[in-house]
Amino acid sequence: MTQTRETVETHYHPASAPDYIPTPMLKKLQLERLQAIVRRAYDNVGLFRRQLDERGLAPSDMTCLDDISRLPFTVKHDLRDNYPFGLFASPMQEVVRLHASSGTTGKPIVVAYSREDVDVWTNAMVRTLASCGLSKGDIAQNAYGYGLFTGGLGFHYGAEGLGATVIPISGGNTDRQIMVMKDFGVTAIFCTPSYFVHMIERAGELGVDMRELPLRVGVFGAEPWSDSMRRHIESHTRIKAYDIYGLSEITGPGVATECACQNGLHVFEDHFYPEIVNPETGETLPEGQEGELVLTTLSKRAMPLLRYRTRDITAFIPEPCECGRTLRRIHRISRRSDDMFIIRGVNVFPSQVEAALLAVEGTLPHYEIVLTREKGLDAMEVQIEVTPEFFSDKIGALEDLQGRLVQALDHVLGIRVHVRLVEPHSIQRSEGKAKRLIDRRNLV
Ligand code: DLL
Repeated sequence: MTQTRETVETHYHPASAPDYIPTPMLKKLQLERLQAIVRRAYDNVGLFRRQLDERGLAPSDMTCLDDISRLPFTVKHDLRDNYPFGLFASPMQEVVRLHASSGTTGKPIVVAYSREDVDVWTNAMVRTLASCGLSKGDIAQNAYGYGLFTGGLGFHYGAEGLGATVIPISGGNTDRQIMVMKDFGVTAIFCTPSYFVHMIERAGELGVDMRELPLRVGVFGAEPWSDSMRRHIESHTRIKAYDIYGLSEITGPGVATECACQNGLHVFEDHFYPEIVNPETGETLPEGQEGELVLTTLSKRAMPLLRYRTRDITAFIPEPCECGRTLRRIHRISRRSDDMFIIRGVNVFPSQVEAALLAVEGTLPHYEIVLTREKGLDAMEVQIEVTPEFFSDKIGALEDLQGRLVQALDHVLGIRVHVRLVEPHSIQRSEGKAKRLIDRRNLV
């Protein structure tokens, strides 16, 4: 859905001014910041100094923005190998905050913020929330987890910075979330999209109709979600559901956000320089082509990262946005280059499965993909919850639904997979990032 600038920019916040910076000015600013950050990384971080020296590169070689492609990539392993503080560019006396992101295995990765870094992050979050239509006067329920995860505090500082009223409820305890939402007159909710789907469901069970609450905006991120999930959320409530993207390594939430047009995410390019590369070769791709998002922090002091490989797959949207922002947009991130699995020789991404399932009427957005190994062969089963009406219907209707789901998956993936319809509530609900893939292949 697209709207014109007049209808969408109801509240302009002064912090949003850089969102509209003329492109030549932005490029000049980016180059100045790139030169400074490469210098800072080289002078203060052993890894970057070694990597640049190995390539015979000096910070002074950054003479234009295209020179960024001469810099080496940084990968998650570099953060693990330098655990916990090996990539800090500031002395500990200047580090005012640490966060950590738990990996799938082993030690977490640790990220550091100076006073200025917290201010830049807060500013990016104020711009994010303003872009999602929030303003002073909104009552915001922050159900992202507070703690080492960047979600809770990132949104907290942003919403306070905007002048909204923050309810720092954190994740979990869903019945209390719904009570607070109703009793405190909440107008904005922040949490993962999967957790909000759970809240809608629980509210229904408690006899609370979200359509009758003042709730009008949802800012959802930290995990992939789809347009069909957005339609599900928007049709069960009165809210406009916005996508927000970020990652701990770069700052946390607030790297990119949707605007009122809900058509791609504007990257805060004045602080985070984006590139899209071929995930296999690392080559920079032409504008519009899909590939891996690579980000360079342009203003980070305590822990700058050069050309960080996010593993997130997206593409730039070349056309300017109707909202008037000059910041480039990326498509919503539906998958990561490392969450692909191979079944009978076919590459499968969980997001393809979600798209196929949710397009079939009678299903709920609660599903799990279970991978097993039988006699040396990988097998995939998709378990999906069915609406209560469907479940109480005749066996014939269920069989028909199952057949349609197998067909829909076959159509998208090109292979026949096993589908199991399960009763409402049988799949565990998430209060943070949902775990959709259960891989039992190495257990046998
Ligand atoms: O998830 C930061 C965040 C908090 C973003 C709250 C948005 C809202 P990490 O835990 O380090 O940080 O996880 C980062 O999550 O590389 C993506 O793979 C995924 N991700 C984050 N936002 C989105 C999104 C936070 N909107 C990793 N769509 C990233 C798809 C997302 N994936």
